[in-house]
This record gives sequence, C-alpha cells and structure tokens, in this order.
Amino acid sequence: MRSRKMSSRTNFSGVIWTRREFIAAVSVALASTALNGADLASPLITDRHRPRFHLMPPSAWLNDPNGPLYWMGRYHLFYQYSPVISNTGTKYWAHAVSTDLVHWENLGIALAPTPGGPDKNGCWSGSAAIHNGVPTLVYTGGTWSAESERAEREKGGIPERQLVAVAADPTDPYLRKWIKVPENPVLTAPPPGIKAVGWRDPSLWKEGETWYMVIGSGEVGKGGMALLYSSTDLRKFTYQHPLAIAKVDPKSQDLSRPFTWMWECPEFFFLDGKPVLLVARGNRYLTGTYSEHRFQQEFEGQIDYGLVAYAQKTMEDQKARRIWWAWIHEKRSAKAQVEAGWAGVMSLPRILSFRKDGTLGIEPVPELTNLRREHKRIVNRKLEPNGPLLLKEFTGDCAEIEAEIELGDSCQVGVRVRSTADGSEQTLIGFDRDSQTLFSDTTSSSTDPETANLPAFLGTRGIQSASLSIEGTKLLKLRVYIDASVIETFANGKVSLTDRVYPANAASLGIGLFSKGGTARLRSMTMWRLDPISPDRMTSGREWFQV
Ligand code: DQQ
Repeated sequence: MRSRKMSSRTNFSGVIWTRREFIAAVSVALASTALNGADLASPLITDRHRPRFHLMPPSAWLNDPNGPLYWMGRYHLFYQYSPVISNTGTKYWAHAVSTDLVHWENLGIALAPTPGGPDKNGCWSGSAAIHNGVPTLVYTGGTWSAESERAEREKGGIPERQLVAVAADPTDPYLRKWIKVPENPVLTAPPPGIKAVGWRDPSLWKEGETWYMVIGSGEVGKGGMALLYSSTDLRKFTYQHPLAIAKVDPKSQDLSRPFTWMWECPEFFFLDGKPVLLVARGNRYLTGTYSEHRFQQEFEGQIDYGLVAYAQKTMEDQKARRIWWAWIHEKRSAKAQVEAGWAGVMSLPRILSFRKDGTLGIEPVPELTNLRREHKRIVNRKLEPNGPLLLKEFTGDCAEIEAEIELGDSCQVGVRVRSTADGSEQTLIGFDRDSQTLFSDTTSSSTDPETANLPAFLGTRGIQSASLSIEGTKLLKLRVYIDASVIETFANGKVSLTDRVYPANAASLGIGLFSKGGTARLRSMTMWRLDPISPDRMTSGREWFQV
C-alpha cells in the first residue's frame, strides 16, 4: 500500500505512534488523486475551512517549509508541494515571496524532479544560503518511488542524494529561476560506518570562510543523528562526524519501526551566541554546548506543542531575528482532504529568543499586526463558572484575540472560539491550574464524522497541552489567531500550540470566555478582524504550479 510506504519515507520519527498512524490513515486511498487545479478554483475560494491569512499553494498539497532566505528586499520561502493530495506524492519546491513576512505571493515551482536524475522521485527538504553573492539551495533528492522505497530501505539501501541549485539570475529580486549544478549529486551516500535509516534535509551555517552542513539521519539502537559536513564552495562536502546524537532510551523505542530512530529536518544555529539544535520530531529544540564542532545537549524543550505542526525551519533575517515556520497538517480524513482539493498550511512566522531562564521564548512576528483591522475591546469583567457562553461583542473566524486573565480561584480559564450559540460545536483554549498547562480542547470542535469520529483521530483529537508555569503572576496572557480551520495560540511569550478545527456548522463563529471551578477576572480582551492576505484565499497563480 502506498500509504505505508509513504510513512516509511516521510517518517514522522515516531513523535508518538498515534501521529504516524494518523498520517497513514489520512493517506489511505490517495494514490490516484492528481488534481487539476483549474477545476477547483471556485470551490476553494468559497471553502470556509481554507485559511485567509496563512500561506499555502493555490490548491493540492503543502508540507515542509524549505530554504527561507532574504534577498533584495524580499523574504523568499519555499515549501514542499505535491500535485497529489498525499505525503506519498512526488515532491516539488514551491516558492513564495513577501516583503513583510505576512503578505505572500506564490511564484509556483522553483525545483522539479529531473527525469532520470538524482532527484527523479522528489525534491525533498533543504535550506538556502548566499554563497559568493549567489542564492544557493541545498536539498535532498529522492531516487526511489514510493512503491519501491520501503523494500529498498529494508534491504539497507538509501534513496537519498544531496543536491545543490543556484539562482539563475541573482539580480532578479524574485529569484524565479533555479539551476541545478553540474556537480550533482554533491553527496551520494551516508558516511561509511553509519547504518543510516535515512539521510536527508540538509541545513547550512557558516563559520569564518567554511560552510557547515548537517543532514538528518539516525541508526536503529542509537537514535536520531545530525551528521556534520564541511565545505568551502558548496559543491564539495567533506564528512566530519555526528554534530549530535539523540539522547534516547532504547527500551522505549520500537525496533520493528526503524524510522522512529531518524531525526528529520535538523537545524543548527546560534542565538545570542548560544548553540541551538532543532529537530522535526516533536518540534524539539535542544540547547547545550558546542565545542570542536560537536554539540552536547543539556536541555530539551518544545517549540510548538500541537501535533499538527511539524518539520520546523528557521532563518536569521536582515534584522538578526531568528524566524521560525512549520508545516501545519490536516486533522481530517483523507476523503475530506481530497474532496476539499487542498491540504497543508504554512504556520505563521514566529520569532525565537532566549529567555532569562535559558528556555526559548516564542512569539508571532510583530509584522502580523499589519493585518489588524476593526477591533473591539472589553475590560475588567468577573468570569464565573455559570457565565454566558458567548460574548456579544465578538465573533469571527479571521481574527486575532489578545486576552489577559487573572486566575483568581478558578481551576480552568480561557477563551471559547468557533462556537455555535448553544455550544454544540466549540473549541476551548485555556489554562489548567492543576496540571499547569496551556490546552487546546477540540473535543467538541466539529460534529462532522470525517473530523470527529475516526479512530485515527483519537490520538490527536481531543485535548493537547503544553507545560506553562504562571504561578508567579497568576496571569494568563493569550494571543490567539483564528484563521478558518487553523488556530495558533501563544501564551505568556513562552509557549505556542497549533491546532485544526473543522466545524460542520457555518455559524460556529462565536467567541466567549470561560472559567471553571472558581472565579477569575478578565483584565482585558481585544479582538481584531484580520485582513485576508489575498482576495481569493490564495487560490490564484495555479498556472505556475502546473507540473
Ligand atoms: N518531508 C520531506 C523530507 C522530510 C520530511 C519530504 C519531513 O525531506 O524528511 O517531503 O516531513
């Protein structure tokens, strides 16, 4: 079955097994769902689950963010695109540009597989850098089809090759054309002695005149690895040693599932001079020490606690900010995805920073305030357990909410969004005092069985939570972005939690507050209607995506 092979290739690294099973389940029966974007134009424009201020392709499939880059006044962001709504589809690099990190213009396909070439079955994830004034991409090529991949990997083969492409015309601010270099593949196999379960997703940084590159890998029994290479010209790469190896407990790993030993999308950078390693698995970040080009983990944290966020990618922008993106995948059935004609959304850009306690702070980029339009504000209200379900002042599904709530003696407080008047559909975003967690409760978000009742959703549907300590101030500071089916929540500058909801009732637009087990006090709550970033839910430009 293609879906099984997909999960071996894309390998969600066993964030937890329910995740992998979830992805496998939603990919069932998608083998022949190639789409004609033009036919789908109209339904996608009016699809009320399709976001309005998030980046996505005009139709079909998006997964990992790739190669963010700032060049000639524009942010360039690439992403994994497939004309087939499935993670088994052949992957292309799609390309979008923005001057403000918020309004994106899709430019279509930047990298396509070369027939018979080392990326003939997919241009997989990678990174960008400027080398000698030339924007340069490094990425992984897939040489095997989804059909043959699992069998080949089980025999110990590795389908991945590493490739380089350069901007054909660096004077073009849009960088529309990319040329694969004649030296490709620049790396053909993992280093000898490493029994790699996978070898992909290169990421670059520079020290002095030398480029360093990590490639995601892993060995059964050892764990995920970031393999370190060096280069002076981004054509010839020399293997050094593992930059880092995961600290895993082999007893908690399942030897029959080799790909859970893999670190996908590793990314290494310095923030305030301190080394940070990101890995896709669980949106983890690792901090520690870096000496002689070896990273020693001392602390492990999590950037986004939503199981729908994956394959994180960052860049340092021209303002020396570390900007973060991730793929937000769907949380509904394969059938629903195919019927919708699209799947996958790029997260909002966020800024990572070191907090005083050595953990990473995560907040939306300030540029997002450019989207704010009319607003309503309420202040100083008592929140009691029997309070009104909804606030008459607030409604909407293209909005930003900022709320500050004093916990008082409540057990749980927060905001209710995407709610019907009677609460038969509703999503709760709040703080639980006992467990000291921020949570997103989607248990009642939808009555649609394609999102609500499938066994595959039981692992990811329901309540997701993130550790959040606010005992000192007892003040919950929420910032919630609601964009149709996407909800991105930030709390106290410390944690983020992304979730998906697909209310069946078009009237599930109500917004309210809740307090359980005691009385809390709302200091203030402001809601802005946000401006869509395109008039047609990002459905234009399909001609640039013809493959
Ligand atoms: N997706 C890419 C791989 C990467 C995985 C293929 C992570 O390069 O390992 O689309 O989602």
